[in-house]
Amino acid sequence: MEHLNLLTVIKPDNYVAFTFFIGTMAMMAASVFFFFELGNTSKDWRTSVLVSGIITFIAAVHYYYMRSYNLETNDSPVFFRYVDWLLTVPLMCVEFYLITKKAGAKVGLLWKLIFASVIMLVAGYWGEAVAKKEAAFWGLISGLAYFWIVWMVWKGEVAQLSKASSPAVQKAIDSLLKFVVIGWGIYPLGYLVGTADGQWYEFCKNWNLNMDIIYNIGDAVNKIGFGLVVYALSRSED
Ligand SMILES: *C/C=C(C)/C=C/C=C(C)/C=C/C1=C(C)CCCC1(C)C
Repeated sequence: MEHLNLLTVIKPDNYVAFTFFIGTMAMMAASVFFFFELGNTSKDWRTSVLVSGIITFIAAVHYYYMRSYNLETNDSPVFFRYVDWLLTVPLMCVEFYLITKKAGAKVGLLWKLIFASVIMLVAGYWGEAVAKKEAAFWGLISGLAYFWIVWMVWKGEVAQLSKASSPAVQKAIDSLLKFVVIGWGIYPLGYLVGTADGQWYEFCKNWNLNMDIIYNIGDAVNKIGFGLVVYALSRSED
């Protein structure tokens, strides 16, 4: 095999590498934006915007690494993907908590969200990297933890708190629900493609479906998109 290095060029038809490149850039740009906007964000929302910036910053560092890993090996950076998620998803739970706190949530809710998200991620990693033959089983476990989170926001604790809160907070919780259902819902699709076998594998191949592209889109939507929604909410309240 020819020797490759960090400066390996991205071939024009290498869409996977391209989305890692764009992802790196977008996460960096978003971090700069969130950090610089901190100074003129109202006190009530400052921690939320700060956490948004920390999330995109952590992702920028991982994307930088994943981008070169993928270029050099032409493989999925599974391990670093999950290291990134294990750091950023609990931080997203902190974001969710900070919003629901405005509706009166207790810190116990934060721990439940973090606990469920860690189960979701560890099971996903197990299916993708350790016990690939049982990917369906681990995907199911991960999916159950995910539905637990969806349930808390949609019908459970968070929904109950939302009912009794101000219209502005209700609006915030409503967008939170959309991100948990639609935004986070992108990831299981990536998993289905990445762990495909048999006829389903052929289908994914024929349609050029790629796990990393789906995950990269998910990260852009959830890390940058949700951060911007939080930012917009922080402006609509003053
Ligand atoms: C910034 C990164 C985020 C918000 C990552 C979120 C990841 C998920 C919601 C992953 C969910 C999964 C399932 C629900 C089942 C299959 C395995 C996973 C881990 C891809």
